Amino acid sequence: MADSNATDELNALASQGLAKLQTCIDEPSLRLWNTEYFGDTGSMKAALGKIGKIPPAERKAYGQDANRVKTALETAYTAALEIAKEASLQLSLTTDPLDVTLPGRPIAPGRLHPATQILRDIQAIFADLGFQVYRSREVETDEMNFELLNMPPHHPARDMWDTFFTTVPGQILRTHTSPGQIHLMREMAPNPIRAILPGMCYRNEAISTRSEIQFSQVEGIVIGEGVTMADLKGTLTAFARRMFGPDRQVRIRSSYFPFTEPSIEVDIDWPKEDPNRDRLTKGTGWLEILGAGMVHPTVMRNGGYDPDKVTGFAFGMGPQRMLMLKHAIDDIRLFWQNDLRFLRQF
Ligand code: FA5
Repeated sequence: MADSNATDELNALASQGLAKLQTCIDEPSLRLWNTEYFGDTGSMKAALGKIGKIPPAERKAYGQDANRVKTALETAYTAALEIAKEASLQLSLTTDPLDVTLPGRPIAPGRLHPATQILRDIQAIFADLGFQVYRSREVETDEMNFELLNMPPHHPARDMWDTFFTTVPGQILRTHTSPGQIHLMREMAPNPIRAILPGMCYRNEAISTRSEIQFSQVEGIVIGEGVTMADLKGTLTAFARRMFGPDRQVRIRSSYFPFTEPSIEVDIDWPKEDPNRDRLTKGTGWLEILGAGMVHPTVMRNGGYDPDKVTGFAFGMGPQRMLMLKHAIDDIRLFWQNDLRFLRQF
């Protein structure tokens, strides 16, 4: 047993604490009580802090007594707090009763964003044509985005893609989905490939009605023995007919990309009845939806294939541009503005 004075003090602390706890009628007053006894400057804390000052012979007994009091107060507090919480819940149910006969509040059904819808449509069409889906990273190396696609540093064609650089040297936001071609080829070589690679791209260019700084692309790549330009044209025409209907016209123009040779671009005619046709198509009546071509032998080698044994084609299309065409939407910026009046139309 500890020194009688110190023990008396502990006993008094316990009985006063418990008595005071009885007078706390709700949660806030209980929390105040807790601070008074167990806060940094609380009485129980002070009693425990005294242990060091008790003569060594009595220290152990004092410590045991102090812990007993502490446990008793804590247990009583926890129980009182539970009761107070339950009581306040009961009170809120009686003062603010629920009318269970009222009809429920309707939950607005969610829907897919038009950009997701068209991606799914594109994937479904290519799935029917036997293409697999492959995902590739959005933060890329300069090497993948440019060099291995036949654009060494200072190659003038790099100007076609205004780039967002990161603070890490050599790491950029991909400007197109084409670096995915290299990743996929390196994974698959020397086996044949028939895949699409959907994903976000980023370009540091002026935002306009037709161009965003962030947009999605769907890359396509086919590699195998005897793949020809006729296969590319056939695939893209079949795709355009499925996507836009048999009446829409498809125009194929020759073009230039460092990673394909020869290269083409594909346009679709803009609906003639739309009064915005001239403005959106710069007076031509056509809107470009994709770039494509036969995989360049250098790119083929960089991907681990022998260009003397296999050939291939690749394409990169813009789903947001296609959405504009499908629904005669005159401003690409609407897709990322999250205006529900616009999104609910799809
Ligand atoms: C490319 O990005 C090439 N990588 C495409 C390619 C792949 C060619 C494989 C050959 C082989 P381009 O910059 O033209 O090409 O972009 C391709 C498509 O992405 C465009 O036709 C357009 O539909 C879409 N696109 C391009 N820039 C934007 C933009 N700022 N906003 C929205 N869509 C865009």
